Amino acid sequence: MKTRLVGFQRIRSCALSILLVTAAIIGLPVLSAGAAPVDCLPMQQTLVKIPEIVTDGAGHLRGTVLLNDQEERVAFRIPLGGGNVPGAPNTKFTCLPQFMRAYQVGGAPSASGGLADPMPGPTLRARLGDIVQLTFLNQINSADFGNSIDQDLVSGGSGCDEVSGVYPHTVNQNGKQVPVDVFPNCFHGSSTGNMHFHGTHTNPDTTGDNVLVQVRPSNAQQDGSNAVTAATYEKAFAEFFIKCEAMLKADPRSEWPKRWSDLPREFRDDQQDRLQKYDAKNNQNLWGLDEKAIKANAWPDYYMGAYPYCFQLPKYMAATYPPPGGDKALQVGQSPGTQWYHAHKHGSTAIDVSNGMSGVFIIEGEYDDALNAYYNKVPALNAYYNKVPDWTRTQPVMLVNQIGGTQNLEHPPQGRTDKGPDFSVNGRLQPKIQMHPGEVQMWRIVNSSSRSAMYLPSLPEGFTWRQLAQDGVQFAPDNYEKSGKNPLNIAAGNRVDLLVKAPLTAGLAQVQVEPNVASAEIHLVPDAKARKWPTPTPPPVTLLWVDVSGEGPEMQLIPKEKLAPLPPYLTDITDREVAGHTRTITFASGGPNSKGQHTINGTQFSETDRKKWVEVKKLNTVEEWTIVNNTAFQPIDHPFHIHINPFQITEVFDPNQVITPPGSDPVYKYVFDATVKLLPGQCYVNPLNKKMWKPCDDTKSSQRIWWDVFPIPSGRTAAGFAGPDGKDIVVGGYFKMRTRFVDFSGVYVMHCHILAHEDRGMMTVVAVAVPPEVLANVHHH
Ligand SMILES: [Cu+2]
Repeated sequence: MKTRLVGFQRIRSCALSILLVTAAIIGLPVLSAGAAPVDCLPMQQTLVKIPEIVTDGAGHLRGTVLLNDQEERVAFRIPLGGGNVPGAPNTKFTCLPQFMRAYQVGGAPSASGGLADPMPGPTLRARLGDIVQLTFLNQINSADFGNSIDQDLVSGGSGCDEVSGVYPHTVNQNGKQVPVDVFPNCFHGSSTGNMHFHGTHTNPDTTGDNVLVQVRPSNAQQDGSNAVTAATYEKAFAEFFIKCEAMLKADPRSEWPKRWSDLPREFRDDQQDRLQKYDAKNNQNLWGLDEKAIKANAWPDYYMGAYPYCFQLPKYMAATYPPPGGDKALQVGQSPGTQWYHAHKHGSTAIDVSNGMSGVFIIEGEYDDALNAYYNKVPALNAYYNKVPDWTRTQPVMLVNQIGGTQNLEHPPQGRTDKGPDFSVNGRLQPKIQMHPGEVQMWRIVNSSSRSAMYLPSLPEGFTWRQLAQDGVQFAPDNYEKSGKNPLNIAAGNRVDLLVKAPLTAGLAQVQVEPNVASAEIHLVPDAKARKWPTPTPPPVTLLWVDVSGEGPEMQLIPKEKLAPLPPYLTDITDREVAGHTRTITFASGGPNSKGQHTINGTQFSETDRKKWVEVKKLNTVEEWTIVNNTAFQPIDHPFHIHINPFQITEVFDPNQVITPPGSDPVYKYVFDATVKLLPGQCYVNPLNKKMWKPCDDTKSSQRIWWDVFPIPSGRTAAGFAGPDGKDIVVGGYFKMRTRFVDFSGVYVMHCHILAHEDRGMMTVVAVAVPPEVLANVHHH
């Protein structure tokens, strides 16, 4: 039997592998002695503290991030009688050993014996203004993951991961194999590594937040004694980091290094040698592609075993906004706050992040200083914490993930238990946080899930809370004060910093969230039954427990006056700044198994077709974009994400919005039928008149929130209203956003943060102020 299986457990014996595959497919526990499930960790484990790489306090974040793989104890959900609905009361879990890719602290001793438990990558804790100097090592053993790209191109495969009869082909009604996905917009390359520093305002190219870099693994199994280790480039990287620091300190906008020749010769020569050997052995042409880029003064993409990340977290200096001119003046600074990092190799972002390749990236600044000044000065608190100098450093950091070992599409459609909507926090299901009655904690929450949003209706009874920041950007003090009443929807990629006060009485509380990929899943839409979707509304799942017990001083939520003031570059983007620079970007997904299922502006990601890229010609341009979502086969609010600069939302139109007028059942807010009598709050939208496709309430906001991920409201089919093509019209949902393309020019990306969509094509390149002759030569393959 020829089953080419990717991203799954290392195959020890054929019989065992088939058993494991079958188990994953049909969602049953493996009962064979050979593949015995292991004991799961009980729920309500104390929240794990993630290891940290911390700023040296002298302007650097230095360390080694090791990408490795290991056998882990992974929990799979088993449906028992209640269907495969996450959160169903009778849900049980089984745990199996599973090879998983993981970011680790380089040089740290690995767990001795037994199975490791999933653990996020190290928390990076930097200070605003720091130069990030990270050595990235990739030592994944690709043999642990079947036929991924490293071997697949060799054997003349499609370039895509292949699971016989399942992916990338599917079998149609006539029993014929038809392609679903075509390279490069398919799952592939899962042992290639890199790091995306999500939420950084920095150099998008070269050794900055460059997601087009592809580092192939080097390890002892593959390269013997010549494997790349931490020692291989220790000297070369140290030399490079010194030079890089000098250049970036002299000019925060310099985007140094610029050329291949800026890297140390020792590293360049050795990389060329390794790539050439790799190409010869594997019948590939990675060095050829690098060489072509180098000759065109573009940055090469392919590396073996190691990469030096060097970039600045630029601190905004001017006291006025906009700052006076000058080449070196930053228009905007890096916002201090809760950022994160994750795998971003196109084709394997979903599987890599599901495996656990994500981590928190905290950037400290005045935002923290203000909180510390307030909470450090509470005398009783000082005694309680034994004079903790930096209160914010003692607070819970929570990285949420939907952990899984195999892509959903690489299972047959039924019984998907893997990568389920149960959320782990710091690698554990339903951990427990300890608070004393009346204690205030700061919760930094990152939703690093590759798929689901978490809808948080409220915290448990007795808890009070305020939101301090969204997506690593602090709230204006007034927004902080107004928060704490409305539900939160934390989409894949979003971060929230919450200030949470425990009730004054002891007890065990449960924080529950509703997993979703569309607002229509949270609030069951009125015609859901007719459309048979979604049925039923997913029940809530428990994210974590809070054990309120013990004794300690009652604390207060910080008054808004004591928060760090809003930096000038975070003021609202005005109409005048936009100056008519507008454009429309359209996301759409076709139905399951349709060709080219996930698109932006009607096209899938292409590294080569520059006409399909979004070009912003001049640096320091402000634009207003309407981001449309025409997906309607089922509601999916694709979470829009763009690198390098955050944005503000000015308008949202959700055609699926549901309201409950007094004395009525829930109804659609927007009514497509002109003959229907409108209830209070409802509005008529004529599907035949596109000008009417907009919100009917004029909600002008000020002190707008900054985001770097925002779910685009799904489209809604207007049944009975045919368009020119004879098909029912889809009334697209949208939001309008404003952003400043400032400080850093270059080539970066925007994409859907449902990462399986990104891998399968829902991504495009944004080129900001790249001269035509350079643009013609970037990423020339
Ligand atoms: Cu999407």
